[in-house]
Amino acid sequence: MEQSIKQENNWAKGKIAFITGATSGFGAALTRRIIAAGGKVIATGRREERLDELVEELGSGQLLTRTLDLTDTDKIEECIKTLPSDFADIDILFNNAGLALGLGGADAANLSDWDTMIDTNVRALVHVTRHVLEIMVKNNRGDIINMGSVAGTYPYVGGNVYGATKAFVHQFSLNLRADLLGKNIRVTNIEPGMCETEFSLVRFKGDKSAADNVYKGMKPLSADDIALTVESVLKLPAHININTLEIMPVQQAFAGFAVNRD
Ligand code: NDP
Ligand code: 8X3
Repeated sequence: MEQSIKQENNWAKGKIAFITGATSGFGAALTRRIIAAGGKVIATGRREERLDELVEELGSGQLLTRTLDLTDTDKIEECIKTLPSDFADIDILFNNAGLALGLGGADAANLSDWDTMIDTNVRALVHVTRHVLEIMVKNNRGDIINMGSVAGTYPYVGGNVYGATKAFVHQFSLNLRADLLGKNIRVTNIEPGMCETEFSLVRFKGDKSAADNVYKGMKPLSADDIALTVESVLKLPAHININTLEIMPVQQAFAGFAVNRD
């Protein structure tokens, strides 16, 4: 019994994870879990000071940080192709970085917000995947965890382009499974509902009271709830692939159809 618990705590030993959006929320939480479990992490994000704080907290033995703006696709390729040899053989890709900007109607939306969501949630995600796949296919192993959302399945007012980017991630994940059959690479799309991270602060462009209101009077998921979920998926026996995993707080559910009456 003791031995199996010890193995559990070392589940990431020998694994190298590439994490996008490690400066906050789910990415930072999974970085902590993988390092605690003996694995190595390449942590990326735009905010260099946050990456420095991670190194201060977790040390640099198992952690390599790279300041990376994913909207610059040339920089994505450069980052992955110039990894030092002891971090180059990526086993786990956590395609997590992403954002929602605004919650307004489509007829009044800011086009540059739409472009940023598409460039980050879709374009960057496929570029990262394409480059990391070269490594995984060469090594005949890998785990790709994509961050989808309930917003990719269930429409809501103001979800317009954000939800559409997550619907893309859902279908891209399934299509990856089809293409990668026989290559020993697992692909999972995690689709959460409300989680309290910096997500709403970003959506409402720094308006803290609007962000706090989203989670007022209910218990949302936490960043570590999602990291724990990802850990559970990664720890499953190697022959099991979870295609899609939808997860919500108990205090969140669905609304009905809307009807415009005369
Ligand atoms: P956070 O805002 O806390 O984290 C988002 C991360 O994405 C940050 O580390 C940020 O880093 C990074 N990021 C954003 N834009 C870029 C960019 N251009 N280049 C590099 N990194 C970038 O949000 P969450 O942790 O909640 O969100 C993580 C993912 O989960 C997102 O894809 C989100 O859509 C999804 N999600 C979130 C839910 C929620 O309710 N919180 C629910 C369902 C899905 P930096 O700013 O330093 O660049
Ligand atoms: C984030 C969850 O419901 O705010 O993807 O769109 S939601």
